[in-house]
Amino acid sequence: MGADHLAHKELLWKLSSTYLPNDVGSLQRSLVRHVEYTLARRRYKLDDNTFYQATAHSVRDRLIERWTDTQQYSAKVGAKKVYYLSLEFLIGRSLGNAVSNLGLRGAYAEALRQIGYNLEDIMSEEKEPALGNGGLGRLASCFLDTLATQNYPAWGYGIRYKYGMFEQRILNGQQVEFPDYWLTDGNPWEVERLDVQYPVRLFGHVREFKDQEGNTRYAWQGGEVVMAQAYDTPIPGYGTYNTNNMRLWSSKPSHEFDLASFNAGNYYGAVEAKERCESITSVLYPNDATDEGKRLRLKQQYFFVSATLQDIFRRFKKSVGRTATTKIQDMPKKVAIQLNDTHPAIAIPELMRLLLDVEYLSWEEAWEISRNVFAYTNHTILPEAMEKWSVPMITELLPRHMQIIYEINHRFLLEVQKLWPNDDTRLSAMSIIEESTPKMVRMSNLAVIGSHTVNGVAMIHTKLLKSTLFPDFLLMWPEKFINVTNGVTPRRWLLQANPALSSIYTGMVGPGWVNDLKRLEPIKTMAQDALFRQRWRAAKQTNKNAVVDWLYKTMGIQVNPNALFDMQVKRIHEYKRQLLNVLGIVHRYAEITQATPEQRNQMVPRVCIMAGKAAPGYVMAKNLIMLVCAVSEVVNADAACRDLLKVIFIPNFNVSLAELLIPASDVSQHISTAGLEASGTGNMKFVMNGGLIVGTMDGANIEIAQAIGEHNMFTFGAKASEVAAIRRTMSHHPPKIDPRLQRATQMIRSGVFGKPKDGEYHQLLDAIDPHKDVYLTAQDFPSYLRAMDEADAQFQLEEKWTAKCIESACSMWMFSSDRTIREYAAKIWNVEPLPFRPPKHQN
Ligand code: GPW
Repeated sequence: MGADHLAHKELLWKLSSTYLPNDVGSLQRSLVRHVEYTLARRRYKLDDNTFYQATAHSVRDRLIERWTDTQQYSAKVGAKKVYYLSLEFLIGRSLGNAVSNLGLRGAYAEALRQIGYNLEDIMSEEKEPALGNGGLGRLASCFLDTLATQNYPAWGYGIRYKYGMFEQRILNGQQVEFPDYWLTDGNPWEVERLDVQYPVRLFGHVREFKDQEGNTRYAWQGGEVVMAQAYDTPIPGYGTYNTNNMRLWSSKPSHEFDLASFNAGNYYGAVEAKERCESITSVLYPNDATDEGKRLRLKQQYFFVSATLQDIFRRFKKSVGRTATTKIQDMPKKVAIQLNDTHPAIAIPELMRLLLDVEYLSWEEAWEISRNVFAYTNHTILPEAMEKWSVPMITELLPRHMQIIYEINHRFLLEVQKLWPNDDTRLSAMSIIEESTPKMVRMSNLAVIGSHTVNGVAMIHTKLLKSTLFPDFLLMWPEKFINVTNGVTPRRWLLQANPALSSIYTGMVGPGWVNDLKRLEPIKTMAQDALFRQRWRAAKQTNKNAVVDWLYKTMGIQVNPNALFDMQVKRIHEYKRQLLNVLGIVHRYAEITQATPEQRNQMVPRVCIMAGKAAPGYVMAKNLIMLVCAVSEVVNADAACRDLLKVIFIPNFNVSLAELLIPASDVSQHISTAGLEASGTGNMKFVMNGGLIVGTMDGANIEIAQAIGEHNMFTFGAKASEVAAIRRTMSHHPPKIDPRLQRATQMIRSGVFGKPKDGEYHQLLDAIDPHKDVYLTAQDFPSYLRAMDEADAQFQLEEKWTAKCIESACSMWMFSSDRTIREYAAKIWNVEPLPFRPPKHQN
């Protein structure tokens, strides 16, 4: 028996330790095998989509080898792991990213070419998963790419929404939302882990009892139990064997649940209840930086957090079992949990519940562990984004958590009272509970109190966070608050999105820049080289031509490829001030129509591209889209504009579209009211791709200006430090309206762009009345025009312009997420890279 067993093990080991070959012939055999056996299709006359599926499966096989090896290794070593908890991951397409990170792009391209397929076409068959809204979700995905690339043992945890971010279509000049059922063709990148399921309780009640030592204990019982089902997606690093995991949860009914209802003889009721379970992870809430306070959203948050913590706990306890020296108190030595905004902050009372009610630790012990495990990233100081849940709602859904939150708050307020006796104002400001009707739980206060570190996402944001959002907490815990400026992954946003520029870089400094952006710095001096500038311009032109072709093919719009390409592509929000952009466009239109032919000859031709989604319930944002579309129709049809001005609203902005557009911009706009955009990450992508910025002194714009030199950015507008005073003054001393703004608003109001029946344009323009111009749109208009004029003037000095672009793009290393993640690792997580050396060299 014993000998048999050993022989079996040895054979099994031998069989599973052979790796897939990656030569072109083997890849072809792998493709055909998947067509025939995975997809069960005939071997001839296959469309691109079938071949996309087959290619994805073939690549996935190769990812899985690295993935299982990496996970096994980090478990064996018992390394500390980072868990990035986020309700959003804006992943984008996977195929291109995977083949490039695996170093197999060339081999797959050749394998496909020889059998009559084109890798680029195959890649465009992929439907992108859009499990996020905007910047916050995309940041999470950039972080996962970097964590893998830098060999950190790290997992992302999130929700596998059935319906991702809605598809935006423009019908009759208005946004219409269509459900995004992204799983229609299946998802070859995920593995359903039927062996990884956890029960998640909702509702019910709390029972109090005494344990054997006579301590009062609590048990949460009854209610409904839903199952969380794990789906895993491998996250490959670039140029490394390490492959991390993104685990997304899907809700499904539990068996107990069925039985109870069936026994009661309520067949239809049982089916309905099942449907309700599945609805928890049905749809991504499409609100960016606003809190809707919907009950289903709280269910999503808790469901996701509960499953995640059970999973982390199980893995940690397994490692405790492995090394007899580790105790539960050592959890912070093995586990770092990063909360991506307050969306997963219910994890704090949930971990407390596990430690108190399941592990039977004392409050003090449990709190010590919990606080050393969690860290919280804040992404906004906008009041409308601050998450608050009503006490009655939490009490109904999560009765035990409500108790724990009260206890956390009670103990915390005692500390506050010790520090500041008889200071009720401070007490009520710092309390987790807002004393309104109904009472509300402030998730940001809970997150600050329950974390060891709180970080903002750009220098100015962190400063404002400390001074306006959490000033009292800062006094109490000055060392708790730090800044970690955002970054973006050069793999997706340069190497993949911009092959033309990438090959220039690789030609100059070798391929090492892809995971060490600092290596581009020496290229700055090439800004003085006329031949190099010419090559640079050629790359930009290639990218612009790609957009020109795309616009013609998909929208039937012809644009001048030599025009200045001006882009503002991001979520539609009043604070981001797309309205300022539109007013600028209307002004430009007025100037063109009133100019003489000689004057027109002097003007710089522009293609103004705008894109972005509005939250379905955000009236002002939808009105804005309406106005852009109307302006676009009039301007593009006006013969006076011809090659001088085109205005285009591109529907359904997403990651793939961003990859097409960003490399083609000459100028991009990041023009939020100063102090309101926490960081912005689009700004970084545009400059890395050789575009210049028109922007306010806000978010990461400020740090970008420092890095590339202020002379390379077109800045304008009130500073954050001036905004409050300007707002105060305007109600009694409204500033005089700039005549050019007067003319632009007059054109809109008078119906040059049509007169929508519900007065949508008036609503937009009333909000910038100089008495109550909350976002300082009228206020900043003159300096905005000055910045735009300056951009026009500079654009005509072609050689100087190119030099600016080169200098800027090659100074952007600090905005690589590689730098960002190194800071998180050192200042917050205390984790080290753990490179895994493959048993046999690949390729
Ligand atoms: F409100 N951000 C976002 F702070 O995209 F939670 N969605 C959100 O819900 C929030 C923030 C939240 C963005 C910020 O607006 C942007 O400035 C920042 O660059 C990005 O998060 C990543 O930090």
